[in-house]
Amino acid sequence: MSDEEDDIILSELDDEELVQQMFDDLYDGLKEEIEEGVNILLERGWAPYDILTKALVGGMTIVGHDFRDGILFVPEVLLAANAMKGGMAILKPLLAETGAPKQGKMVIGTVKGDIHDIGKNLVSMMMEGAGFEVVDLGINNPVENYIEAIQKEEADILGMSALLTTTMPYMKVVIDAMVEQGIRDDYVVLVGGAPLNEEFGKAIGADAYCRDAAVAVETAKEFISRKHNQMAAG
Ligand code: B12
Repeated sequence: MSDEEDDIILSELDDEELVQQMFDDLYDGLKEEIEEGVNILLERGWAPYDILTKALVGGMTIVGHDFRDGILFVPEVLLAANAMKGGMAILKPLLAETGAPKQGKMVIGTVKGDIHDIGKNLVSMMMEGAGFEVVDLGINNPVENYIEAIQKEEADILGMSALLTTTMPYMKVVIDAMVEQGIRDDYVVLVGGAPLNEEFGKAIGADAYCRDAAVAVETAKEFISRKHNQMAAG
């Protein structure tokens, strides 16, 4: 890093320059700088959700492109992920502070063979912010983990995340096991992750595919209110 770059004072940048700088800092895996950037944007009155999507997810998208193109490798991407998590940790309590009315309960986890958890964590945070209780099973979950948890927690929603084309078919394994046990229709199943799409969601028998955390919240709310209406009608 050159002296010139060392001298950048984040608080002196305007919003647009700061977000650009945060893209660079995320790319370089600079956790402290990301945390500082998040705090500055908060002080400037940015909504936590905008910081999350515009600065952090925006930065991670660039990392994703260069990872795909072989410019970045796993160690660097891990550092970027770590920096992103630092920023997310600051935003988490703020997103949960909305005082939204209690909506329902979601069990969420990344599927077996897959250790990507940033997107899942983001969905958890946003769901909590919207008033859902979230039980997070973490990464690398075999079918038993999901089934045990949804029953024990009496969840309304099961959320599964997969970021690899090799792990996404495992979602069907979980849904098929639910069908076999006669419990599939007791839960709303939402699936997500970069390589998925709506068609895949339908094909495996999920209730919905959600492309991002905001859509996940909207979709979950819709299903829960439908469920309440059905209960009221029945
Ligand atoms: C960060 C990252 C890593 C980090 C993960 C760190 C962590 N703690 O998560 C590390 C370095 C560990 C990693 C490892 C690997 N990775 Co990786 N990784 C990424 C990267 C760059 C970003 C993913 C991310 O966090 N995105 C940001 C979040 C916010 O977005 P998101 O995950 O998509 O989540 C959003 C939505 O999808 C949705 N969503 C997600 N989950 C859920 C769940 C529910 C229920 C709902 C409703 C919605 C939802 O909402 C989220 C928020 O808006 C992607 C690139 C990409 N294009 O996705 C590659 C990528 C996923 N990785 C890839 C690969 C190949 C690997 C490795 C196999 C590399 C290797 N050779 O070792 C390993 C696999 C390890 C394993 N077994 O899982 C490939 C997958 C290719 C493929 N077609 O399968 C990608 C696409 C990169 C690429 N183009 O080559 N990776």
